[in-house]
Amino acid sequence: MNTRSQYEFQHVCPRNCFSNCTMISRVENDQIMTLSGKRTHPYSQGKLCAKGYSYIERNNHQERLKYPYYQEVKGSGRFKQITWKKAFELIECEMLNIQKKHGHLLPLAHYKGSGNVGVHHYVTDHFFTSLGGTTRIFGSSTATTGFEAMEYDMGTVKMSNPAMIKDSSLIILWGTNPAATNIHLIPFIIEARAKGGKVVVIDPVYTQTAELANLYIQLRPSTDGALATLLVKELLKADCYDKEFLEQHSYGYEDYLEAIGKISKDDLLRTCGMTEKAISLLAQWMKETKAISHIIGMGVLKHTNGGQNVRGIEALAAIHGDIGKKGGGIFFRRKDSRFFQNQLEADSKDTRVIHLNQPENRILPSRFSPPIEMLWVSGANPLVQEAGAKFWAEFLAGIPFVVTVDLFMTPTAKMSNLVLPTTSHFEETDIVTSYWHKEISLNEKAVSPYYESLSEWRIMTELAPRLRESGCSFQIHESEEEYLNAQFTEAVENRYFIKNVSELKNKQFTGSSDRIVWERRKFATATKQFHFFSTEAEAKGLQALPLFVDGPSPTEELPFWLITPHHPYTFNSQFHFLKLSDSEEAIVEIHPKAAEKLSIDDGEVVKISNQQGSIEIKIAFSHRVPRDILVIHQGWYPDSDVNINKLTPPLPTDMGNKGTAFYDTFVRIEKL
Ligand SMILES: Nc1nc2c(c(=O)[nH]1)N[C@H]1C(S)=C(S)[C@@H](COP(=O)(O)OP(=O)(O)OC[C@H]3O[C@@H](n4cnc5c(=O)[nH]c(N)nc54)[C@H](O)[C@@H]3O)O[C@H]1N2
Ligand SMILES: Nc1nc2c(c(=O)[nH]1)N[C@H]1C(S)=C(S)[C@@H](COP(=O)(O)OP(=O)(O)OC[C@H]3O[C@@H](n4cnc5c(=O)[nH]c(N)nc54)[C@H](O)[C@@H]3O)O[C@H]1N2
Ligand code: SF4
Ligand SMILES: [Mo]
Repeated sequence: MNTRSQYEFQHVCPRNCFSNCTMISRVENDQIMTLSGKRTHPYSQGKLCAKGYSYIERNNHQERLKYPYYQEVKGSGRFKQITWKKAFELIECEMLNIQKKHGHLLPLAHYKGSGNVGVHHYVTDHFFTSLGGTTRIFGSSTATTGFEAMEYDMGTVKMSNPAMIKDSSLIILWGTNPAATNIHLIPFIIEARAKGGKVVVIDPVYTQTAELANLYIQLRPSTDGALATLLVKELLKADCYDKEFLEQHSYGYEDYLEAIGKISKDDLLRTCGMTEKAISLLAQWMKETKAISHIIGMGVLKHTNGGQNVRGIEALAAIHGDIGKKGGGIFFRRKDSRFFQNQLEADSKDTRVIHLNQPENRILPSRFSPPIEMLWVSGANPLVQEAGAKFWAEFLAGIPFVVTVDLFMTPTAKMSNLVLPTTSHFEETDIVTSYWHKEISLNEKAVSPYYESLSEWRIMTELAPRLRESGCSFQIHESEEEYLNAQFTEAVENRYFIKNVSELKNKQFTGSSDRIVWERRKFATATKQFHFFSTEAEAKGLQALPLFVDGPSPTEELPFWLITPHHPYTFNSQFHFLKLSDSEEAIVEIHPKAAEKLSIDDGEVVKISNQQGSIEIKIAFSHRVPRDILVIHQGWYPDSDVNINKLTPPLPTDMGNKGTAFYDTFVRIEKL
C-alpha cells in the first residue's frame, strides 16, 4: 500500500552512476521543499551523495536554460530567444532539406551521451531509428573495453550483487576510487573490514579510498596486468592455486602457465615500478584467503592496454579460484542493464555508425560520404568530455546545423545553432535501471517543467508529425507514462514480474537475488570453460593469452603522465557550477619534489602542454601523486578556460571499439 502523502514523490537519480539512488521529494505549491534518500533502497539505503543533496539547488539554478535559443553563427554567442514553434520549424526545415537534397537522411546524425541514463531518454535513439537510415555518432564509452575482455574469458559479462562484498575476507580494488565515485559501496567495504576482512587499493594515486585500506599499492599506470602476473607467479611458487578450477573449468591454462614461467619476476617488478617488498604482504594475504573479491574500475581500462590488463586480473582470479565463490568474484559492471524496447532498438538496419574516438574517423564532417550536415546532441558535452577538444570544436564548427538538448548552456551548447531546454528528473516520468545493482525504480514527475523546458519525449512527440513526409514512423503516445508502458518487454517481465509503469509504482524494488554468478562454473564461452586461451581474441589480432602488453610511457620531452579521474563533488561535466568542490578553480596536483626541480611554487599558474594543445592552470602541491604523475580532475570548469581534454589524444583502448585511453596522456610543464 502506498502510505505516502499526496505531496511526496519518488525519484531516481539518473546519472551514469553505480548507485542510481532512489529519493523522495516533498512538494508544496509546485516547488520541491525537501529531498531525502529513500531508506528502503537495498543498495543506496537512504543516503545520497553531495550532488544528490544539491538537486533542489540545481533544479532552480539561475543558469538553467529557460527557453529555446538560436544563433546563426556557432560560437558567436549571439543567441536569440525563440519560441518552440520556431525551433520546431527550423528543425523540420533542415531535415526536409537534407531529405530533398540527398534523397535520404544519412547526413543527419545524432550523438547521445551519458548525461541521463533513464529509459525515457532513449527516446532520442528511438526517434532517430524511426526515421530509417540516419547516422549515429559514438564517442567514447570505456566500459566496452572491459566488456570485451570479459567476453574473451567468460563468454559474457555478469556480476553478483555488489552488496555481497560485505562477506569478503579480502577485497582488492584495482583502479577505482569508490570513496569518490561509488560511495554506497563504502559501507559494504567497511562491514567486511569490521568482520576481519582486508582491503587493498591498487592505484598510482593515493586516493580517498586508499585512506580506508589496510594496504595501499602504488603501481605505475597501465601495469595492472603485470602486477597480476607477478601475483600469479607467487601463488604458483607456493603451490597455492585452484587446481580443480584449472583442470575442470578452464581452457588453455597450460599455455598460460608456460608463458608466464618465461617472464622474469624482476622484469615485472620493474614494469610495475615496485620492489618485491611492496607485493609480498598482498601475496601472503592471498595465500591465506579462500576467495577474493576483485573490484575493477575505470582506471585499469583507460589505457591502450586496458582490456588486456583486465584479462590479466581475471587470470589471477581464475588461478586463485575466486570466480563463482561466496565472498569472491569479479565486480566490474553488468552489461545487461538495458532491456526496454527503446533501449534495444537503438539502431535501424540502415543506420550509419561512426566511432569518432577512432583516429581514422577524426575527419571533418564534410569529408564523410555522405557528409554530416546536421547533428543532434543529447545528454552530452563532447567539447569538454571527449578526447581531443580541438578536434571536437572543429568538428562541431564544420556541421551546418547543430542542435543541443540540455539543461545548461555548456561549451557544447555554445557551439550549437539551436539550444533546447529540457526537463530535470523532477519534471518528467522515467524508469531507471542500473549497471551495478539490480534494482529498477520509477521516477515520478513532481513539479512543472522549469520555464519552457520540455521533456525529451515531448520534444520528439512534437517533432514526429512534422516529419511524416520523410518517413518518420515514431509512434505518438498520450503521455510519458504511456510511452514508457510501450517499452516494456518480455525481458522486463521475466526479471521483475511487471508489465507496466503502474505495476512498478507499487513494486519499486525488485529482483535483487543473492545468487553468486558463475557458481556452477559453466561459462558462456564455446567450451563452457574459462578461457585463458582465446581464439576470438587472437582472431582480432590481440594476444590469445592474458599476458601483459606494455603501453606508452612518459618520455624526455613529455615527462609526466596526466591522470584525469572523476571528482567526488562533480559528475563528469555536471555540478561544477554548484561550487561543491574544494577546488573551485581547476588545479593540477604535483608532487612538491617534482615541482622543486622545475622551480615551480605552490599556487603558481603554469602552462601544461603536449602535441595536442596547452592549458594554463594553477599548481597545487600534493603528496598523493608520485613524482612523474599529474592529476587534474576531469569535468567542466566554467569559471576558467581549462579544458583538460585539450590535452588528451584520441588514443583508442585495445578492446571495445568505443574505448578511449584517457589516462595515457603525457605532458610537460612550463613556467609562464
Ligand atoms: N562523484 C562522481 N562519481 C562518479 C562519476 C563522477 O564523475 N563523479 N562518474 C561516474 C562514471 S561515468 C564512471 S565511468 C565512474 C568512474 O569511477 P572509477 O572506476 O573510480 O574510475 P576513475 O575515476 O576513472 O579512476 C579511478 C582511479 O584509477 C586510477 N588509475 C589510473 N590509471 C590507473 C592504472 O593504470 N591502474 C590502476 N590500478 N589505477 C589507475 C586513478 O588514479 C583513479 O584514482 O564513476 C562514476 N561515478
Ligand atoms: N579526461 C577525461 N575525460 C573523460 C573521462 C575521464 O576520466 N577523463 N571520463 C569519461 C567518462 S567515463 C564518461 S562516462 C564521459 C561522460 O561525459 P558525458 O557523457 O558528456 O556526460 P556528462 O558530462 O555527465 O553529461 C553531459 C551533459 O548531459 C546533460 N544532461 C543531464 N541530464 C540531461 C537530460 O535529461 N537530457 C539531456 N538532453 N541532457 C542532460 C548535462 O547537463 C551535461 O551537459 O566523460 C569521459 N571523459
Ligand atoms: S550521483 Fe550517484 S550517489 Fe549521487 S545521488 Fe546520484 S546516484 Fe546517488
Ligand atoms: Mo563513465
